[in-house]
Amino acid sequence: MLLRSLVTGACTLGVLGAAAALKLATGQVPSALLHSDRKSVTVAQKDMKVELLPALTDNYMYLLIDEDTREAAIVDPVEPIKVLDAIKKHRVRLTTVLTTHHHWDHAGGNEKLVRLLPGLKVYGGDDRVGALTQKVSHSSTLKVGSLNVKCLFTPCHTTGHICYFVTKDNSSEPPAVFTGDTLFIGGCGKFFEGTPDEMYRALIEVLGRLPPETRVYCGHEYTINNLKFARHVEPKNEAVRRKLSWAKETYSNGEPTIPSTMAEEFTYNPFMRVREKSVQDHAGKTDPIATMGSIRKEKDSFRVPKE
Ligand SMILES: N[C@@H](CCC(=O)N[C@@H](CS)C(=O)NCC(=O)O)C(=O)O
Ligand SMILES: *[C@@H]1O[C@H](CO)[C@@H](O)[C@H](O)[C@H]1NC(C)=O
Ligand SMILES: [Zn+2]
Ligand SMILES: [Zn+2]
Repeated sequence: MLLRSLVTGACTLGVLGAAAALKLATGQVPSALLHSDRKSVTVAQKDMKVELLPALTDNYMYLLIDEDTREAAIVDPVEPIKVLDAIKKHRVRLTTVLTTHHHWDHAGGNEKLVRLLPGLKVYGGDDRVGALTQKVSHSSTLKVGSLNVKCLFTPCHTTGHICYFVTKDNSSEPPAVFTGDTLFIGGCGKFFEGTPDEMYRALIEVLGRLPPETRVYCGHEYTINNLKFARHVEPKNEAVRRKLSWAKETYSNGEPTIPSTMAEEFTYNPFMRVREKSVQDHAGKTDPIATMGSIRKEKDSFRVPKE
């Protein structure tokens, strides 16, 4: 399909360089790519609110709102005009850009957003991130109003990839993590600049140790395709089949399949399950990291079945 293959180039372009990408992201995205039928949805908690803003064909931007102070951050604002609309709608003060990684479909809107709203603090873990003002590393912390944001260094998809873990002191509500192209619902990012060992560390030892109830907000709507691969890896896993049938239903209503939780990911995501015998057997390996490498390689050329 033409649209899909155009967008498949997104990450590849990002790898080639942010400059070419910026042009694409800010001016030259064919309007047919900007699906208007994907709904934006708000996950409202008393303390923190997250608005999911669909962007490009299958990306998500996230507006993170501190309800106490009405201060907000935006994660990966590739379509700045949509961000301005959202901050007007919610009447919040946007102070912060959280960039997961330098690929244009995530960071390609930074320069334009900063021109529109001068003074924004732009966080990221990679010098290739456009308009970067605050370079962060593992365990760097920052505030968005009263919310605490902890930066988690998760290199592999790119060498400077950062996930952002958000908590609120004394809150009874679950935390959130913005995982960019490291962890997807039911899948993970391609290993463009890293190794199976690094993805193991990122998924199992860093993200996997967050509280199980943590809400997972990822960079793309890839859930259905990921779960079809998961079903191929573990045909007997009922959690995979349940989540896939839910995801098809949800997606067909134009609704996002995001967020999930960390606990859920351990039940159906094969890349989170590389310590399980069923996944290792599929890969023909006995070691979790070798299994990680093997199933990632297999997914790179996996032909997603129509049904
Ligand atoms: N398979 C992707 C192709 C696009 C792609 O390569 N996306 C990058 C992120 S921009 C990736 O890491 N994808 C993970 C994967 O294909 O498993 C899709 O479903 O559209
Ligand atoms: C959280 O609760 C603890 C113990 O009740 C208290 O000492 C602390 O000041 C509270 N923190 C905030 C930010 O309200
Ligand atoms: Zn990427
Ligand atoms: Zn991406």
